[in-house]
Amino acid sequence: MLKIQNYINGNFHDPLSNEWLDNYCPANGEIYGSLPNSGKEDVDNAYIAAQSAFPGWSQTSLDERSRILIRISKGIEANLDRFAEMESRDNGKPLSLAKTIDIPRAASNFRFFAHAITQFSSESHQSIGQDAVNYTLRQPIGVAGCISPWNLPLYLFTWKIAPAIAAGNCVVAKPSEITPATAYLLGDICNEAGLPKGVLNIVHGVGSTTGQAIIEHSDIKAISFTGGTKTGAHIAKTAAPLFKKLSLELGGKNPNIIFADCDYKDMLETTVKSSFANQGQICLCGSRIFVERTIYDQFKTDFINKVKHLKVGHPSDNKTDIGALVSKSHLEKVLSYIEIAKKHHTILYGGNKVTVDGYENGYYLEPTIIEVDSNDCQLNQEEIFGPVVTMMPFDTEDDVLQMANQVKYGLSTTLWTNNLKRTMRLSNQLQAGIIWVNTWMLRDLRTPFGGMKASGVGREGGFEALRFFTEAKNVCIKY
Ligand code: TXE
Repeated sequence: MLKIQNYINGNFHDPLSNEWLDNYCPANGEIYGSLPNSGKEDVDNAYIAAQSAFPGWSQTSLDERSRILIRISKGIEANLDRFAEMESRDNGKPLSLAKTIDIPRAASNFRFFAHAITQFSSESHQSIGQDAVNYTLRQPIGVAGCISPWNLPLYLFTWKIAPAIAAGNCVVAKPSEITPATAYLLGDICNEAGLPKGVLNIVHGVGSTTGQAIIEHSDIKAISFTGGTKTGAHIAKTAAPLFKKLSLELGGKNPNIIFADCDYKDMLETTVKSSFANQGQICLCGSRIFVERTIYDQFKTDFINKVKHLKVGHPSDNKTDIGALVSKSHLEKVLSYIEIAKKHHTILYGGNKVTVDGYENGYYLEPTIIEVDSNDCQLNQEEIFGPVVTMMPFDTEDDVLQMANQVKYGLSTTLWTNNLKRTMRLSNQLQAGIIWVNTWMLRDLRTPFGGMKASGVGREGGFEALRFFTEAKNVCIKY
């Protein structure tokens, strides 16, 4: 049994209350370990450690910070197999995915911000005619809170922690209680890399106790959160009166818009991925597929044929394309949408739970394609966050633009077309923080990442993240 502990001031601790949560393996539905359900006192201790480390860490040279972050990155890479196995067991995602995407990206996050901090600069403004010069200091905020979800556990956890500490802050972080294991492993890596004690503190537990204690803490000055839109709203309501800086990365209900003039083969292959990668549990998945009517029937046939070949199976089987959903309750949530589809729409493929031999209690579901006849329906308006996509035809650019934007979310859009003018027109008008044209999930870590509308507030990535984790101070000198 894996016993996860809090990582505070460089050491591992049980929760003071001695309250523990069960950790489930989604692939077989069994409990395989426990984790702390930390209380306010544990968060206070993490804060005290972070606050004590702050004066030293914030004065550490950029060169030294950068070296330590690179050592953390190398430590993750050196333990790739161990991290990947842990991630796959905790989350249900195919081991191959954890090995090629999740864990390498976690290492890249540290490497990227190790370099970025050495290139980060601030502005200066010469006030001509007033004999003055203004320059901006970009100073670390102090102690930042980083709260992450279960879908890309170490990947998203480190996407917050790396820029926070690179910028000179100390951190109190909480991974999702559903997938705490790789965050636990990170503690040892940080110690081995020589990260000073208290710079990073990791407390485990459920959102309503541990998470709540972080967002309510009067001296934690910034919260970087990725998770559900409802939780994001609650965090904003709690943190705003305390004047915390907030970065909220929330849900999505992203359109995948396919025009007849696209590169069909490329589109088809990528659409299978953008629909079902990570069991459809990525906020960037294209869960609403809109296809130009002239190729709709052809697409329908070809898409179903491709999806039929996806193998649902145990995450450690290297032939598996689709692993287990993250939890029993999440599987039930996704199934509840399939019940709606049975009553009101046409299920073109899938829709059933899958029993994997030897792992009968695992949370497996077929990739599911649902045909809808209107964008107003619940299935097109609510985030399902599973291996479920809807599809429907459209006739004109104006129609599809209207449907793409007619949703409360605004995270990403995928656009398939070779028409340059249309690309420019639509990219200007689509309400989304990220527009992918003829590709999906192509990421450059320097770009601003985040959503509009109910998909969030603020941007992560590159210098945007370093700006978020610093306070701008203007100094005006008259000469
Ligand atoms: O997320 P939560 P859940 C969406 C997806 C999913 C839904 C709910 O639709 O079905 O959100 O998922 C912590 N104070 N996404 O319930 O609860 C929590 O412990 C402070 C989209 O799992 O938002 C966890 O660490 N923290 C998403 C983190 O918030 C609190 C990825 C996210 O959990 C808290 C995951 C509180 N009061 C789900 N309550 C994406 N954008 O990628 C919870 N938490």
